Formats: sequence, C-alpha cells, structure tokens
Amino acid sequence: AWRKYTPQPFTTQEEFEKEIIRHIETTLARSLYNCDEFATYAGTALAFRDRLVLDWNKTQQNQTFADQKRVYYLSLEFLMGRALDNAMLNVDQKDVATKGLADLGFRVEDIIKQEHDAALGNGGLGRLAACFLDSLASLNYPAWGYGLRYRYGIFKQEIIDGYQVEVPDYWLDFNPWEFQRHDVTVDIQFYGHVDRWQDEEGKQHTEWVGGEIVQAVAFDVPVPGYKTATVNNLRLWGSKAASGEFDFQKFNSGEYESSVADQQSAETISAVLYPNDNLERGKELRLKQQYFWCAASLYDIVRRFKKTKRAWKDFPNQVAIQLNDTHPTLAIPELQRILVDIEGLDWDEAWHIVSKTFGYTNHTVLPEALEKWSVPLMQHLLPRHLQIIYDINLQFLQFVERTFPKERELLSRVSIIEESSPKMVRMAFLAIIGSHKVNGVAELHSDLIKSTIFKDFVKVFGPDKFTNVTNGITPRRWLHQANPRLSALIASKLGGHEFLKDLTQLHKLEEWVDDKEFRKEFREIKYANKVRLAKHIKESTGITVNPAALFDIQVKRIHEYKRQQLNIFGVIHRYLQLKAMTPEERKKQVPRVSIFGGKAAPGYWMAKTVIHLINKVGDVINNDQDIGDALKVIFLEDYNVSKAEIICPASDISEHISTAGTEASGTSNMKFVLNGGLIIGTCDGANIEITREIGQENIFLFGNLAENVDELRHNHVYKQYVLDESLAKVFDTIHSGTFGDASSFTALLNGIVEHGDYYLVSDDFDSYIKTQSLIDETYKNVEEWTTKTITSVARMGFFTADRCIEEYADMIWNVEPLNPTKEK
Ligand code: 26Y
Repeated sequence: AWRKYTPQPFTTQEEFEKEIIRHIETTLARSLYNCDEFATYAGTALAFRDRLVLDWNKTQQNQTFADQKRVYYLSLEFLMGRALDNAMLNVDQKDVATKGLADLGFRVEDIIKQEHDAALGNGGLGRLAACFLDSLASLNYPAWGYGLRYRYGIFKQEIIDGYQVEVPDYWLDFNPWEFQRHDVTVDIQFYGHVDRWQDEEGKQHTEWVGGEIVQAVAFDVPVPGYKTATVNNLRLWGSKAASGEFDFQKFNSGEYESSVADQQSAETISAVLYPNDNLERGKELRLKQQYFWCAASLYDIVRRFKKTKRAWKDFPNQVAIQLNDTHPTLAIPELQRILVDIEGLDWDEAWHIVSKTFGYTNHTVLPEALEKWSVPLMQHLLPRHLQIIYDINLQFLQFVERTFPKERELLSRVSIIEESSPKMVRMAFLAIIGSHKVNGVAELHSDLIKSTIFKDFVKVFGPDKFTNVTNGITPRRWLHQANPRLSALIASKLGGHEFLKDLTQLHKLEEWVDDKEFRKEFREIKYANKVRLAKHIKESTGITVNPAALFDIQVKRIHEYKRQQLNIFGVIHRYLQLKAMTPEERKKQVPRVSIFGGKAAPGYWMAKTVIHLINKVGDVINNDQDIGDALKVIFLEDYNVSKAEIICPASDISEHISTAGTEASGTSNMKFVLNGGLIIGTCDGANIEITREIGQENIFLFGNLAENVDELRHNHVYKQYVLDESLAKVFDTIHSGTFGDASSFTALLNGIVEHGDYYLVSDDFDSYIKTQSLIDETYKNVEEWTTKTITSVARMGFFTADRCIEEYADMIWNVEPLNPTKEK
C-alpha cells in the first residue's frame, strides 16, 4: 500500500518545477515572491534528494537481504565537494533541471554555485576516498564509508597582502545531504583502567573500566552511483556529551558555564579537521578523534554482523575493512578487544579474524608523515588498547625470532614499539601486522615502500602481502561534470556516454585524431574552458589574463616536496629573460599565464613563505609595463574541489614536479590529462604510468630519477656544490629586493644554498627550464599540440577509479557487486 504514494523520478519539467515550488513554500516556508538563488538551490536539492532517498532506502534494504560481503572504507577524510550537480547528472536529469530552473528565471550554474563544498579533507587522500565512493556505488558494490562529521572542514584560505590567512569553514548551516540518525548512537569510552578477574570456572577476564564516556551520533549521507539505482551510505560520526553526563545539579544552581563544559569538551572531538597534510603532530585530540571514529564504526559493523547470527569465524567472509592510511589503525586493536574482552573468543582465534578482515593502504614514504603515538599518551587515553598492542607485538616478535633466530637487529627494527624516549607506537607497523594486504598507490611508490620503509616486513611476511593499486579518478565528476562539452563531444563520437562507465572505450577516439572538424571542436572547447577560468581569475583577483596565452597550472597542497618553489623560480627566470629582450623579441614569445593554487598547513612556515613569494612575484610581474601579456602570475585563493572543476579543464600544461620518489601517486595529474592538458613532470608517482599509457612523446618529463636522489643529497652535504648559473641569478634578483623585503625569503633560499637542498631544486633547475622552453616551442605548433592532447585523452582509460575499485575488490576485498532490484 505504501508503494503507490512514493514519488517517482521526474518525468516532465513541470513535475520538477512543481516539486521545487512545493519545497520552497512548505519545507522552507518561503514566499515565491522573494525567492533568491539560495532558496532555489535549497528547493532544487530537496527535490532531487526525495528521489535519491527512495533508492537509498531500497539499496540498503537490498544489501541487508542479500547478506553478502560488504566493504567498509575507513577514512578520516572525505573531500566530497558539492553534491547537487553530481546528483542531477547521475540520474541523467540535468537537462530537465536546467530547463525547469530557466522557466523559474534562474541559470542552473548559478544555482549549483550556492552549495557549500563538503570539504572534509586536506588533499589527495581525502579526494581519493570520495572518488572511490563514487565508483563503489556506480559499480553496485555493497559498501559503506565511515568518517567523522567535522563541524569545520578544511579552513578557507584568504590571501591578504600576499599572506595566507585562515578562516574557519562552517559548512553545516544548511546541509540537505545529511540525515541525523537519532536512534543510532554509540557510547565511546576514554581513559580509565584495566581490571583482570577470574570467574567461577577459572577463566581469566580482562575489562576496561572507568574513565569518560562520549556519545557518537550517526549522520548518514547518500552516495549515488552513475545511472544505477544503487545509492550507498557514507556514515559520519558526530560527538556529543553522553546522556546523563550533563550536570543538571550545576545547571539548576546557576553554574551555567561549568554545566555545559562537559558537553563542549565532548563536542570538541568532532569539531575540526586537522589541516595537516603529510605532516604529523602527535596531538592528543587527534588521537581521540581516531579512536572515537574507529570505535563507533566497529561497534556499528559488529552490530550489523551479529544480526546475521553467523559464527565469528565468518566475520572476514562478511566484512572487509580498508584502512585509508594509518589514521584508522586503532580499529585493529579495537576489534581484537571486542572479540577477546567482550565476546570471549580466545586470542589466536580472534587475531586470525582480525588480520583477515583488514587491508591497509599506504599513501606516503615521507618520514614526517608516518604516524607515531607516544606510549604514555596511549597508556593514559586507551590503557587496554596499549596492552593489546604490546601483546600483538610480543606474539609477532616471537614469530620473527623463531623464523630468523640469528637476527637480533631485525627484532628492534620491526618492533611496533620504538625504543625512544618516550617510547612510540609505530602505527604503520601495527597496520601491516594486523592486515592481510598492504598496498601502495602507484607502481613506483609500491616498489619504494617494499625496498625502503617496509623492507623488513617483506622479509618477514614474504612479498605477496604487498601489492600495488595505482590510483584513479572518477570520470563522472572529473570529465562529465567539470567539462560537459568535452564529455558531449566524446559521446558524439563513441555513440553515447557509456564510456563514463568503461573508460577504456576512450581509445576509440584515436580514430578521430586526424579529423579536422573534431580537432577544431576539441580546441574550441579548451579555449572556452580557458575563457571560463579567465573570468573566474578576473572576478577573484581583478587581473585580466589572455585566454590565448599558454595556461600553466600548479594546484595542490603547498609542500616543499611538491616544489612550488621550483616553479616560481622558473617564473622569475622567465621574467628576467623577457626583461632582457627587445620589445620585438618579446612579442615573438609564447605568452604565458602561470597559475598557482593551494593551501599551506597553518603551522608550516616554509610553505607559507612560498605562497608569499608567489604573490610578491605576481605583484611585480603583473604590473610591469614591459611585460604586458607575455607573462602573468596568478595565485588563486582557496583552492578546493569546486574550483578544481573549473581549473582542470582549462590547462594547457599542468605541473607535477615533486622530487623523484616523494609523491606517492598524485591524482590531479590524471584530471588534467583527461581534460586535454599536457604535463610537465618528474619521473615520480603515477606520472610514470601516465607516460607509459599515453606515450613519452606526449609528456614533458625532466629531472633526476628516484634512484639517484640519495647520492645527490649526499653530494650536497659532503661535496662542494656550485649553484646553477641561472638559478643563482634568480636568487640574486630575490636578494636585491625586487620582490620586496628579501629577508622574508632568506630561509627559503638558504635551505637550498646552505642547508643541503633536500628537495634537489638546484639539481633539477636546468632541466626544468630547458623543458619549459621545449614546451613553448611545441605550443607554437598548434597541430602538433592538438594531436598530443587528443591522443593523451584517448589513452587515459586506465586511470578511472572504477579500475582501482575492481582491483581492490578482486585482490584485497574478495567482494562481489550486488545489482539493484529497482521496481518501477
Ligand atoms: C598523519 C597526518 C598528519 C596525515 C594527514 C593527511 C598524513 C597524511 C595525510 C594526507 C596524505 C595525502 O593526501 N597523501 C596523498 O594521497 C594521494 C592519494 O593516494 C596521493 O595521490 C598523493 O601522492 C599523496 O601525497
């Protein structure tokens, strides 16, 4: 009976308009006569949400009935961006919405822009999680994401006088995409102590008692797949004071402030995303976040499993948990604790289940990003977990000792506990020992972890425990949504949009590479996308750039290893060369717009200095009458997912220029090439596989190789080093005060000249600027450039996140898709 009252997908534009208006008037209680863009966004989102929710409910019900193995993706970061455009495209009803909104007097782009980005992540790792959720749903895998519902996502970046200023990102004012589950709460314990006792039968029991309780509340976000009825769930935990913890006594006696203190301290746990990317700080609140989220998620997963009444040994056949880096590693001792202390399994049986359930993905080899927690801190916050970690370590070390009896050194090298003062828990080691598979995110990276940071574990466990899953991106958001015209052009040649679900079909584009009309249209689309970005640049910086210039873009988190400093030194070098030319010579050069964007961690002083330098260089060059359109330098404020959707389709060249061996994969490299841009890059991360796929004639590689990095670093320290001549001139220009007070930049330059140039900027500089000249030469030949870009797009099929998900599903999770049962 219920069925006949549930709404169906819109069939007509009128129906859609009726629904928007209904929501604006009733759900939002707004009059249509003062209906602004925001209210229209809200009405549109709610209209689409109604449809989404029904499929979501059905998907969840279907998954419960099917009762097959599910994937749980645990990530502290989900960088989702906006949801409305994605929701409309997934049900293929953006045209209906566009027409309906036009009829009501609005442009769909303006309405979409009203939505606040869901920015619950820092960078690549968080965006990867979001792309994976999209692919999991699109491929109909029964999968849940688990994360934290931060009240503040990654900060908003403002640039004031050339400096980064951080502004809080309060994004929850109106969020139609989350549903609080008032009935799904979990009490999470902290502090306290461990009791041991014996029951009448002489059985030993261990119990964690006392301490504080904080309540976890579930907020669910629907994750729709592309052209499928599957809508998966992303469950984000919010923290609040546990019921009964609120001190009414105090409240009644007038001590309002202290009575709410507990509540506030509980709510602090999910208050804010830590803004560090690849830089570990060891803060207690961060450890609390990690445990809070792991414990709530595991409780939820175990509760769901227990409803099936299966035996515990079936747990790994029903549950696959993927750890997105080491941030959720506490889930390992937590599951062991649940099984041993609460469910009464014996240690070995429990450990067998635990280690078959988890998989661990590593995203970095940088030592400063590897998580370690101090033993005293863990003892204080999670006393039982520390014991369990020690027990896991003991068993593991005994195994190592039996297997390699003569290697005493090995034991201390692989121990989970680092014998420093204070002692530290090495989370990556715990993650390896507690998982059945460990993967890196690009071939070079996966090889590097096996030969460097995890070398000893390859020896202990054998090489098969370690594998590679090269990253990918969702072509739905990063092509279809961000670049609708290119998506439509491709669809017109490939016979529809099927390629968005099977990206390898792109290879058929190669048949069109010599087609005059196709080439022309392809170029026109790139130009239009550059015009769109130029408009955004004008609005946000006031600077006019010429869309016919070569757009050279580097957008990513600001980090020394990513070498934005190399890029800006190259820009200064170009400026000096242009200055030295006659006006006639200058006119003959390929005009260039160098575009930067990205946030620096608030405490990362060197990264902030790089932002400052870029802005100061821009001030000088952009206002130099001699230079005009020949060179412009732009720093785009507050780079985020929705800005990336405008930026990625507009590049001619993008920069992926990390010191070889430091960037695990990179994923924006894939976004740029898929949108018809070329790359200047080092032999690092996924650049290497991109080269293999698209052909080395279609990428501008430069610089030293990973295998030579150690020796080069050694040379800086132990040998006389003569700075490259061109780079020395760049440094002289900075020192002379051309870009303002030179003392602001001395530490940055000294790091290269005097302190060992750890990121090898000077070693790669000459190769970099020569490659930039080659790019200028190549760009002059429009036909050659067009061929390279089209060919590259055609060969990017491998880099879809769908391929990654199938690899994880086969190699690591052993899960099958579940086709939706959509009744009409
Ligand atoms: C420990 C904590 C401070 C921490 C927080 C965030 C450590 C690392 C991170 C984030 C890391 C990250 O984003 N890594 C990136 O992951 C991408 C997806 O695999 C890769 O493409 C990229 O190369 C890597 O830097």
